[in-house]
Amino acid sequence: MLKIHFAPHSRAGRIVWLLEELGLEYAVNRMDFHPKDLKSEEHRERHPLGRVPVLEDGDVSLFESGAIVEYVMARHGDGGLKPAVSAIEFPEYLQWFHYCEGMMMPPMNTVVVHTRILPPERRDEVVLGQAQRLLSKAVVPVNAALEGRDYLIGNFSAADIMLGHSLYMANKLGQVSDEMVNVKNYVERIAARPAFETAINL
Ligand SMILES: N[C@@H](CCC(=O)N[C@@H](CS)C(=O)NCC(=O)O)C(=O)O
Repeated sequence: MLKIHFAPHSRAGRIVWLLEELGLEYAVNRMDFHPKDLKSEEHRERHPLGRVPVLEDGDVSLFESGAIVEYVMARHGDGGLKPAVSAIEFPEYLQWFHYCEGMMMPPMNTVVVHTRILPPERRDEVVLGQAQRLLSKAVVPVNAALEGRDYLIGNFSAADIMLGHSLYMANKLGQVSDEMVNVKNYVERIAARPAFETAINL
């Protein structure tokens, strides 16, 4: 059976969300989002940097959320949640799928580090401000793409699992301005999906 190594409020939520959307059975190793679990020798054997998510599938052990999403869809997804290579939506699907870790998450990581993870005396307002500006800019094209659409490429896809999860988190962190109306509505739409609710409340 598939096994997901998980910590709450992390990218591991993407994988649980995906597994729920696909109706797959899975087991969860729920760890605390804390060095005592993530940096343990046991977990470092699964992920050299002591991070989540990690997926196990028989002899396969895999990290990187985007790679895990692709892997699960390819080996267990039965063609769901991804447009065909020949479909008109396919290039856009790839673009938003990768925009998540490529453009949204780098500034978001910095925002999280300088608002929550570092002790107050080590937080840097200049670095934080720079990351917040970058993150705000990264949201603008997504807001434009969502004009007249419920999901990023029209129908719900794995690109929404990647980027939608990040936008939900960015919104929770207060980093999505009220002007980004399409993104605000999108985040609500995503949060109402039963599979997402299961993942976010795990
Ligand atoms: N690009 C990786 C990022 C993995 C990552 O940084 N995960 C975070 C949680 S969202 C983590 O485990 N952080 C723990 C730490 O930095 O100690 C992915 O998409 O899986």
